[in-house]
Amino acid sequence: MTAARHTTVGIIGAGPAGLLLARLLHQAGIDCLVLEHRDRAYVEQRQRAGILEQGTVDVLRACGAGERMDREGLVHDGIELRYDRRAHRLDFPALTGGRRVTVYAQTEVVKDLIALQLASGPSLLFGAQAVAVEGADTSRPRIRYRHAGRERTLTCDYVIGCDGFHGVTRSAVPEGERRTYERSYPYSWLGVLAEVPPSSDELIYAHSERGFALFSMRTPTVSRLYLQVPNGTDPADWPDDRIWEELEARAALDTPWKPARGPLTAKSVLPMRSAVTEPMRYGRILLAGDAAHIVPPTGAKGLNLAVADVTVLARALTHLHHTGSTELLDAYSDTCLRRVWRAEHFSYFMTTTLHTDAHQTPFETRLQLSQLDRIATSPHAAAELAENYTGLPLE
Ligand code: RFL
Ligand code: PHB
Repeated sequence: MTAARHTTVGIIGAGPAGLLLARLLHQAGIDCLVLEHRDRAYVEQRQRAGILEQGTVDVLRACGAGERMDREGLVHDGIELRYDRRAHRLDFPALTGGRRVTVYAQTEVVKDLIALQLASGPSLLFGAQAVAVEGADTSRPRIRYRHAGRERTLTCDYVIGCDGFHGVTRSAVPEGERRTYERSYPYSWLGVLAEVPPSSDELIYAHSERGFALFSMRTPTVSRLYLQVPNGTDPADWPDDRIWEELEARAALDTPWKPARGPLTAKSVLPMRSAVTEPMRYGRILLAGDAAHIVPPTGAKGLNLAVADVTVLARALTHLHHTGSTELLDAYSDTCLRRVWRAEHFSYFMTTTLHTDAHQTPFETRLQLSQLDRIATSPHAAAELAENYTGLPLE
């Protein structure tokens, strides 16, 4: 074993949470180091989120990572809900006093942040797997990690777990000091990328008795499409034609409508889960992003929550750096959890309103349709959805 290295803030994970936090700390003059288990290509290619809230866009822009997003991101003023063979558009700016969302893939956000970080620091180590976090309740927590075949130690003033839902940081908090609230869902998403321009200018969320379907996009020439499927589905059971037919059937309207078809370039099945671990801080260990909470993807909240967490955290660490006061850091968990639970509720609401469980009764389907009809006919109900979807302003 080599001698321990030291940094002020040790960050585990180079997903959006870890990368953005490192950028914000670097800008505030705070020394940090990011350890990432995977290699750069893997992290940059991982297909995930696509929708950025206004607040996320503002933070990325302010930290210097907004140039390509501003050029290539697609600003959307609404979404379409389909149910009962009808379509209803929600006009976000009209419902929220001007808020919008931006379609810009998580892969691109990650590429932009990595490029910035490699160009101007702070340090980012790929292929560095954290195996344990120790000394949470001491003033010198340590990360033990493996890099280039050797085990090493990084001592830190603070350790930030940005290592996603399967990371190691959460388990460094003693079991008696944390509680996880969770829910699983009886369905998954089959997600595909298609080399075809999106069939609609805006996203389409479709409720149908055959199951949920979502028409999203990555660029003006690449579509991102999802189908609700049973848990345990093998993507090999879904040849391309079957996927297109099902997408078409689930989004069918009384008037003729057919999505343009194209070659499918990626297929994967994603399970759905809601989970929150409380508190998000234990001693000098703090959790951010998916390491602390996950949401089913229907509300497009996961990436945005990760950005909100690290924005609050960077502000708290900067305050500590300048004033020596832990006041904001002490409030970190409570500050974040308010937004987290709102997003958990919204994601749960979108998921359970739009998906049809194979075991649900016709009564339950009627309730879903009634709720969708309420959103389509009441500006109050529509505004509630639009405010949550476009995101509450960052405090
Ligand atoms: P990430 O992105 O999972 O990054 C964690 C990083 O930690 C690394 N890691 C380790 N590194 C070192 N040592 C260890 N022991 C480590 N263990 C793990 C991992 O390799 C990884 O690089 O978490 P982060 O940064 O908190 O970001 C969260 C977001 O990635 C996630 O919430 C979103 O992708 C969720 N999500 C969506 N969010 C949105 O806001 N809008 C969307 O439209 C949206 N769509 C989605 C989504 C997630 C999806 N999946 C696959 C879960 C669509 C999908 C399909
Ligand atoms: C996506 O484009 O990946 C996406 C869009 C909206 C969602 C979930 C995922 O609600």
